[in-house]
Amino acid sequence: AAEREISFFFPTECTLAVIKPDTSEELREEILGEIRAAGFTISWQKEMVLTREMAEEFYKQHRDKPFFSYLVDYMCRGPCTMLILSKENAVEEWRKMMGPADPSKAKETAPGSLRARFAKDVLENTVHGSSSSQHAQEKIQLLFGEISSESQVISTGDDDEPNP
Ligand code: IDP
Repeated sequence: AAEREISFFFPTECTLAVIKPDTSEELREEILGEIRAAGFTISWQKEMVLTREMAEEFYKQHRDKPFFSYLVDYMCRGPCTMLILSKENAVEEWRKMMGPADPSKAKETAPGSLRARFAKDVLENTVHGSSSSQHAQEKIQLLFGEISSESQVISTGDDDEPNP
């Protein structure tokens, strides 16, 4: 397939957030509500089931870790909610809201965080967030490369236009 170049412009910092497949629909809605209440703009939202290839590419930096195959299985198990979040300091703010990967650690150091409250264990930990702007751009390009033809922009309520 031909390589596609896709570039983005965001007026404020943005990050890629993922609500992982261990969440119920109810929990997803709750997390989306908390994201909005925390002042993030949801610039883009899409539910998708990752293929193994995409999950492997998405987490390629963990390729050599002993938990890699479990991580890929988990990420492909059901639909992920992919979100582009914008806000000042979005990368750091979203990482803070998630808490550390291991919920037992999260309960100690960040009891109000999403992972402290909702993660099952260090693998099934409910949410993902990019660790830098550059990582966010890379993963967004990966996801857009796969699904750009059917991508969906969700109105964020930041403009005066009524929803269609
Ligand atoms: P992060 O999600 O907070 O960035 P990373 O260390 O980058 O944490 O790990 C990526 C994902 O891999 C975690 O969110 C979790 O799902 C999984 N993971 C990390 N460490 C372990 C582990 O020790 N055992 C099983 N799964 C793990």
